[in-house]
Order: sequence, then structure tokens, then C-alpha cells
Amino acid sequence: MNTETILVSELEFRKAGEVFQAAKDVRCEPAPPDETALTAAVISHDVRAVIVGVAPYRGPLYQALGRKNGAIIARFGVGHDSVDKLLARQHGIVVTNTPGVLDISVAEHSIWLMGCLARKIVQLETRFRKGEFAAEVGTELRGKTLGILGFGGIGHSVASIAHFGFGMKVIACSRNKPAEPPARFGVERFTTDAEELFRAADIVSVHLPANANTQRFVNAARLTWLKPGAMLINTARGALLDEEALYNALASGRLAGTALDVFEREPYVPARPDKDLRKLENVVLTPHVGSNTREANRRMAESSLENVRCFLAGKLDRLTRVDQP
Ligand code: 8YV
Repeated sequence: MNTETILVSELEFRKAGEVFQAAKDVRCEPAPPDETALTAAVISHDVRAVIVGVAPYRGPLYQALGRKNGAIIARFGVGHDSVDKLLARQHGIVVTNTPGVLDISVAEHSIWLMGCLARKIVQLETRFRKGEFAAEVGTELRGKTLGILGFGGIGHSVASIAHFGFGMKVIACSRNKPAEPPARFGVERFTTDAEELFRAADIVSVHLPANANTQRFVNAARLTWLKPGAMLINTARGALLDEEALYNALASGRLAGTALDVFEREPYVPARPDKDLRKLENVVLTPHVGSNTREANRRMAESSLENVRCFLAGKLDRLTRVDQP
């Protein structure tokens, strides 16, 4: 029997090469992530399974995979806004993700960003390297209110670390009532009303999924609900935030600081050249690395590969599917 080939987008292949190379029952091949090149590779290798990162797939890939009698797009990661589920269904393609396995990594990154903002680590370090030995007054986290917008697995982990580790008061907001009591994760107040969260928080950390309902959820109007001097962190998706409105809130001094790991356009391109977040001092920026740890990369590789293996074995009930409406 021929060993089935799975195409893995290059960055993800590099992140967990040891997992993909160790697979013996399937042959994992790195492939370029952009849609045109990946589509060409799907056709030339005649594959029905791809493992992909966050690059967007809008059309040709589905047609190419749809030529097979059943195919799978397996996300290496949890967010699946980059995959068009409607198109996938129309072409008989299953879409899966890897929930849970990266929660701790993204949560820890959110916490490090919060620490950088609270103690102005980046400004201090930048000046230090320029030869200045100049202090900045920071803020303690203990007793401050952290608003967690979006209370899934990552939000749960951030809440636990912030409350049980730093003694923060945590308020969490989600459209859905949580399955487990929020107090178990250190949440003092749970609400379905985002305005309540924005008005109460000293720091807001965004953990919503990106979809049609959450597009630019953090917009100019909602930013005005924040207390003067509040801080905002986004490690979820750039699409959740209006970057121009955020720039204005920071430049006017209304917000004390922001830390972003995700952007409306990646690699980052400012919303407008005169609204470049990189020009502001009170901003900490990282290049979408929240989940990028050795541990989470390995788990995402194993989990995405497991989805593909189950798909190929016809065990569809074992998949973490996200293509259903
Ligand atoms: C990427 C992410 O999947 O899980 C997500 O939704 O945004 C990331 O973890 C990962 O970086 C792809 O390599």
C-alpha cells in the first residue's frame, strides 16, 4: 500500500519538524503556505490532506482538494478564521483544529505582555541600551481588575494565573454561560455584558474567537468605555480590534498602554501610515508568537496529525471538527 502524503505548511513543519519527520504511517512534506503555491502542490502531489498555519485560504485550495472524494484541512492551531468553512463544506472538505493544547502558552504570553506594560519593561530596556540608566514608575498587578473578554480555554488559563498567581480581581465576559463555575478559575464576576467588563477593568485581555460577529469588536465606541489610564492586550486575532481607533486612544493618552501579538494584517502594516503603532512608546508588539513554544508546537503538530490520521482511517467521530455550521 502507498504511504499517504500530507502537505504541511513550511512554518508549521519547521516548528515541529521532529513530530512530522517521525511519522512513519504517513509521509509529511513541507509546502509553501500561500494559497496559489499550496494549491499547486496539492495538485502535483495529488494529496487529500493538508496541515496549515494562519495563512488565509479563500478559493483555489478548496477546488483542488475538492477533486478528491473527501479531503481535510487540518489547522495547526485553534483559530480557524483563515479557513472558509462554507467553501469547505461545498467541496466535501473536513476542517479541524487543535483546541486546548496551546492554551497555557498563549495565556503565559498574555501575562508576560501584561507584566511588560505594568512595569514598562520595553521602554526601560530600550533606553538602557541607548546608554540611559533612567527609571520609570510602574504599577502593581495585585488588586487590579483584569477583564477577560472571551472566556474559552485561553481565557480560563489567563484568569487562573492572574488571580491565583498575582492576586488580581478577575471579571470575565462571554456570550455563552461557562460550563464550569467561573470562580474555579479565579473569576470574581462573570458577565455577558461587554460594557460592564470594559467599564470595570484596569486591564482588558482579549480572547474572543474571530468570526463575523466579533469583527472589530474592540472599536472606537467600546474603547471609550475603558477607564482613563486602562491597558489593553490582544493575543487572539487582529480582526477583533480597530487598530486606528486603538492608535487614537493611545496617542491621546486616554489609554496608558497596549500590548499586541496579533494584527489586522500580518506581517504588520499600519492601518494608515500616520497611525503606525510602532511609533508609540506605550505599545509592546510581538509577531504572533503566543502559541510558539516548543511544548505547544509539539502538541499542535501531534494533534493536527492525529486529526489527519483519524480522517484517513474514516474515524470521523474522533475529529475536532470546526466545519459544521
Ligand atoms: C497559530 C494561532 O495557529 O492557534 C491559533 O489560532 O493563532 C496560532 O497558534 C500558529 O502560530 C500557527 O503556526
